[in-house]
Amino acid sequence: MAKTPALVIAVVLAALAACSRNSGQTAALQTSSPSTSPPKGETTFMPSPRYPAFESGRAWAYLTAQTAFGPRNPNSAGHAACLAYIAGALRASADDVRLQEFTHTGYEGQTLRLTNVIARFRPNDPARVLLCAHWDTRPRAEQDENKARRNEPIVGANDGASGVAVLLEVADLLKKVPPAVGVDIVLFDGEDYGKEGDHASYLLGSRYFAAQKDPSYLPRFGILLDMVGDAYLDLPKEQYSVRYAPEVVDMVWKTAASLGVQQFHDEQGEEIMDDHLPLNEAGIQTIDIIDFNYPDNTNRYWHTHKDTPDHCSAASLEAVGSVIASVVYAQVP
Ligand code: 1BN
Ligand code: ZN
Repeated sequence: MAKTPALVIAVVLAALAACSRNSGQTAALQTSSPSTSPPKGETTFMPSPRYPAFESGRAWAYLTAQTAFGPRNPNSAGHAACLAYIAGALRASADDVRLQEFTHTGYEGQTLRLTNVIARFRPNDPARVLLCAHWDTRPRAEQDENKARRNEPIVGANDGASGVAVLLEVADLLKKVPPAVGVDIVLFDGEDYGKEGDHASYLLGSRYFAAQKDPSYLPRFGILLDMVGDAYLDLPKEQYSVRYAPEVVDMVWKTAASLGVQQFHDEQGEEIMDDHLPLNEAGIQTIDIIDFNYPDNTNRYWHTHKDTPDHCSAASLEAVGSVIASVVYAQVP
């Protein structure tokens, strides 16, 4: 039987790789490099590395597992239970997990016990990327239509659980197929503690992380996920991200376009104060992938008791997760 030319094998393998990445099915865990070199004079190309598909069902289970703990505002029972849950999930996937504990004095003079969860893959690799989200939820629902319930903590399905859910599923992928560079997944506490207008009491975990970090810790880029679970997901380019990290915005939105993920729009959104700001100020070019219009321009579930799983979707988690996975696995040493 005639031998199949190496170039043909490479083309077939690359097509299969592209197909499996976009199909929503779990890809077989294998690499796709041709075993022989193509004949002299023929074009060579490197197929994209294979990686397992982002599974929306598992990501959705990570979202509902968090909301099942109830509100996860600092010092609440749900906060303690959820911390144990996400740390346990990451210990099952990452090479190393650390809990970065710190305190903050709350509005009633109480000591808030706060914890950033830091999970590392390939912890000794100097070439690294940073993925992050906040895991705490807001202690009050000041935007709720029901004034009597504005002092009650929210469930935070979108604002809290969604970014964590995507990153826990990405962590599972990284366990199955290790990345070619180091990856840090950092889940910040205390992002949403502050009262409206009191900016100093927001972003507590990211400020602490940025202040404590070793000056030599400078990942290639950071990507923050916040409010990525909205069932009507629309992702414009957040303005601080465009200002601080335009190349990272470009890379991520181009990756989305190449995958046909249409929730990422090539337009500028609002300026959002979020956990990417302390990181950028500390020299880590970090973008915020955020849909602040939840669910749209005419309705507002943000910081209300309507921020529940029924207003989120597994498809939205998959849209974002598939882009993040592609960006991470495209990194070369
Ligand atoms: C994002 C989600 N943020 C809070 N929950 C940050 C923020 C704080 C955005 C104040 C706008 C105003
Ligand atoms: Zn919030």
